[in-house]
Amino acid sequence: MKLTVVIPTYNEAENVPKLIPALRRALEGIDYELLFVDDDSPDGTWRIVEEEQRKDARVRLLRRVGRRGLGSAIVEGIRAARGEFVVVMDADFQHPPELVPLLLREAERGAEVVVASRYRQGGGVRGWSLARRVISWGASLLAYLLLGEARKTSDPVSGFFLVKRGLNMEGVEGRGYKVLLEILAANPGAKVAEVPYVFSPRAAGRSKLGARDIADYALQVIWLSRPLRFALVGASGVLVNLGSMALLLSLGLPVDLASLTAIELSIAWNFSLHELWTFGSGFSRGVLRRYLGYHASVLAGALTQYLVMRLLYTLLSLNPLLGQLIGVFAGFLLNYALSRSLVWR
Ligand SMILES: Nc1nc2c(ncn2[C@@H]2O[C@H](COP(=O)(O)OP(=O)(O)OP(=O)(O)O)[C@@H](O)[C@H]2O)c(=O)[nH]1
Ligand SMILES: [Mg+2]
Repeated sequence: MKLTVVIPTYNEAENVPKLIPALRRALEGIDYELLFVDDDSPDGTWRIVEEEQRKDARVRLLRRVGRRGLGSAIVEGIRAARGEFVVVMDADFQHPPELVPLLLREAERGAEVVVASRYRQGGGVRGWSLARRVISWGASLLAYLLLGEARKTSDPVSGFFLVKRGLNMEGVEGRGYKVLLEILAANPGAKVAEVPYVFSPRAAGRSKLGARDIADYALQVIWLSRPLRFALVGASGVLVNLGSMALLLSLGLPVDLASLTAIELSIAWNFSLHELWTFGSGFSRGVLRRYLGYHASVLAGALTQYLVMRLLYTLLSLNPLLGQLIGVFAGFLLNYALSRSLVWR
């Protein structure tokens, strides 16, 4: 089968009866299936899909009972897809059905991910309030700043996209509702293409996007961003450092010994978390070499921190605490760059 169209639905009973014929028209001549992933919609959307399924074997229903979430619905749909290519789209006509064959065409030319983009020449949004524009723009900016993979597309938060089956889906869980970002992060080498489109107002029914989704999104980006994971681990290391030093001092250890032991403990702590979480190499081969290399990068980072503070203090008479803070930042950047390029590569 050439194509699976995954359509997550929640209370879309008004839209689905129109969407199916529209997709049928758009996909004439293509071997496809329409896979609806419905979270047991109270308005009976799943019942409508079930009826259609009886008449047309190309319509499939995945009804999830007792679970909700746009992201996880999309991921489950992609995993259950039988097509060589999988398009994900909304049910409310904000994503024009006529665009699906254009996404497919780009994929057949060799792209592994094809993004329907609102921010490409020829694309746009209709009928959005200023607030909604600002939120969407802020979401894209956040992704751009924090995730290198997001920079491969002009619309990294698009909910309308195609993926080739066989892409790496490991770790793609649909935690936030922007599954495209997770897929891009899990496939840094993927070839990405774009097709512009105009996002129109919802045809019928009500929006399910809320403040909770926006917060989830921010968490998702943080989770996916390696520099931020690195920084969070570093911050936890400061606590380990100070905590163990206090403990050792209370046990009567001399100051120098307590300090050095605490430093080494925090380095070991950070290193372990970087292995398991930030870089995910999980103590695989070469762990000893990486452990030593990490010491070198930490040392270089600490030295940078001190030099930056000292320079700012001597040359500009900057408040030493402020200098130290800027130094921490500079040291962090160097530490991250060295760790990434030399230790975990
Ligand atoms: N299965 C499932 N689908 C969902 C869920 N939440 C939203 N959807 C569907 O996902 C698609 C996008 O949701 P929308 O509410 O349209 O979100 P949006 O497009 O960002 O917001 P609007 O512009 O107001 O429409 C629609 O087809 C919804 O029916 C959910 O929890 N589970
Ligand atoms: Mg919508």
